[in-house]
Amino acid sequence: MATPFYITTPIYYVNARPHLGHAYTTISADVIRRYHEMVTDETYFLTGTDEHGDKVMRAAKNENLTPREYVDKISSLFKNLWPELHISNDQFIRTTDKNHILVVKKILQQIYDTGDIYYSEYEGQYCFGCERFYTDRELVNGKCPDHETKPEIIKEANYFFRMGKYQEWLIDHIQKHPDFIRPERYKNEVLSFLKEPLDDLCISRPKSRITWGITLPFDENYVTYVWFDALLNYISGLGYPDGELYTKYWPVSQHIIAKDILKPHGIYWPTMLKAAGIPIFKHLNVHGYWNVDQSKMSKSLGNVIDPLELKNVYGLDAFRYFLLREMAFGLDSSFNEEALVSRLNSDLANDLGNLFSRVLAMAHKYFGGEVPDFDTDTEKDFDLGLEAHAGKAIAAYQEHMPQFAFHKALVAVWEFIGELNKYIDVTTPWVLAKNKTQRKQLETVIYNLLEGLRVISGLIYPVMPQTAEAMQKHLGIPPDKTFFKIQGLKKWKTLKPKTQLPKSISLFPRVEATTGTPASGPTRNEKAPPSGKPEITIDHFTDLDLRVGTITHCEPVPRAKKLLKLEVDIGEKRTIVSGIAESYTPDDLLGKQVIIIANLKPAKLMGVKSEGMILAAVDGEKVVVATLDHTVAPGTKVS
Ligand code: ME8
Repeated sequence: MATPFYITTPIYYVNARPHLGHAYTTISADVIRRYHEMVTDETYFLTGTDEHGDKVMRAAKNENLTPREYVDKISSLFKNLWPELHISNDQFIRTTDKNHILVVKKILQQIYDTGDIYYSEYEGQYCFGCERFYTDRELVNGKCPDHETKPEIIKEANYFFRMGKYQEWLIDHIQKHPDFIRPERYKNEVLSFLKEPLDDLCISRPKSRITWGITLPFDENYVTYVWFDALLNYISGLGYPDGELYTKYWPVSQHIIAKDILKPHGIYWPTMLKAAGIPIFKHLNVHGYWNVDQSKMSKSLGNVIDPLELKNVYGLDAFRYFLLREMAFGLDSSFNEEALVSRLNSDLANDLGNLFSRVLAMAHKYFGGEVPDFDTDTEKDFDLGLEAHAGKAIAAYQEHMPQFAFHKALVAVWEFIGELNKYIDVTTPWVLAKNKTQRKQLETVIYNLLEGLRVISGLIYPVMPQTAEAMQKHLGIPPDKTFFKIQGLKKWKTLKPKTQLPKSISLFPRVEATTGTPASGPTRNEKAPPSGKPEITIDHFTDLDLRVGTITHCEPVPRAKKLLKLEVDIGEKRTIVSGIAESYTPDDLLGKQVIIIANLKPAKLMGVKSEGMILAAVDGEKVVVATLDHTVAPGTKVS
């Protein structure tokens, strides 16, 4: 039976345009939602915008717009961005929505009636950026830690929520539910904050100062403090108190936020719910910051990165993959475009993209593009643990995904991709193809590889939905979303033999960074090379045409003790004579990928024309051929 799953993002302030930080949180919510759909959960995903308060009023004024005109304009930037990033939210809530306003008033009245909201005069240090009072303890060198500005002293009569009353209850709840706030470091942070006495929370702002907000139901002269208003979106969006969605999804609610808003979510929100007699949410999932040059990305620091720009340059799925793979959920990460390019080229273009195109190319070359049949007898010899590796990857994936450890889940998937690449190296289908008696073996090998790709396409679906669907199409699987269900992925050998496959496509073309210095560029102050050879410029180096080649045949050269004659596939066939016979036998080398200098002038060695040279380390008598970490397409350029 389907289990409900409810995920929310913060509702973003409309005083700034969406940036990479907002995109990360919202993509994470989308990924976890898609994952839960894969395990047959019924899901609901809420995001939206936070539109009241002083900040917004001031931003509107700066643009000569009324607050209403201004919030409509910026809110639509968020709303229109999400489909472009393949975010599949069910609802986009705005705190200016009528229903939300009704719910806020209802809850305020409810808590006021129980006596947990009271009126009092207060003088305190107020940060206009955060729209809240700060205690001395919370300030860093007398300044707001977020805005790095000195707060102003404000004396006002206001309404207060008896938050302090719920301190012991909250500590107890967190201790009894150790994964209520996760990862653990944030649970500890909240508990450490709760070691000090918890002040009551000022939940009103006088209209003499701010008018853009929800009027308190029990005093016309005040509007509601933005946080007390905004947090309630998580239940107003579900139709609290008696909406069907509320009944179904609130008991399983999970929030994602970054650490900047841990206190409102870890302390204000549960105590507000408790005071209103509403069950509290199930998990608060907290991630770190995307930083640029050690500083948090933010509008005020002027270092924001536009997600649309990256998506347009590198492709949506590559962008989504990078964000989720690069950041360990819970820790900070530094955004760097070169790191993005490097991940894209290594993980996507080389590991996954090449595997996919190689396997499909072989299916076309050897079987006319049909899924081959597999032979049960041969299977015993040619499974080589592949099915077990698939099972291991799925198990690790299922362990990490529900914990929001996306990076670990992706590592598990890429380990399996590595196994598939190794499987090609070990089974050498091109050698099997040469021998008619090994046809059955070849069928089984290609079948297993296609089957492995089927599993991969399912596992990458939450992060890269477009790529998953493209792979699915090229593996001849009918376009049906149930294909991505974990149960189906766990079954091995579900591809139908004789299915005709469309011609392969390139999933991820290799890319160059649009900014920054290429990683291979020369650096200043480089030491002289250890060989004592003259220093060269990058131009000398780029004159070399270095390519990856797969050794497809190898035999000794008669009467030459040191020489082997190799046939190397670099996208075309090359014969290379190499002096490595004392370190390698022909069998050692078959199927290996090596690096060759492809534009070396041909030379004759012992009567055999050699069309290139293999790179190797020469360690005394021993020669060690340079190989690659992962398999790539023959002919791939080395730079
Ligand atoms: O706080 N790295 O809205 P907000 C990672 N309206 N995530 C980041 C980020 C960064 N550098 N910058 C922003 C608000 N985020 C309130 C929320 S909820 C009831 C009210 C993401 O526009 C991250 O999710 O300042 C962070 O928590 C959120 O945007 C803050 O968004």
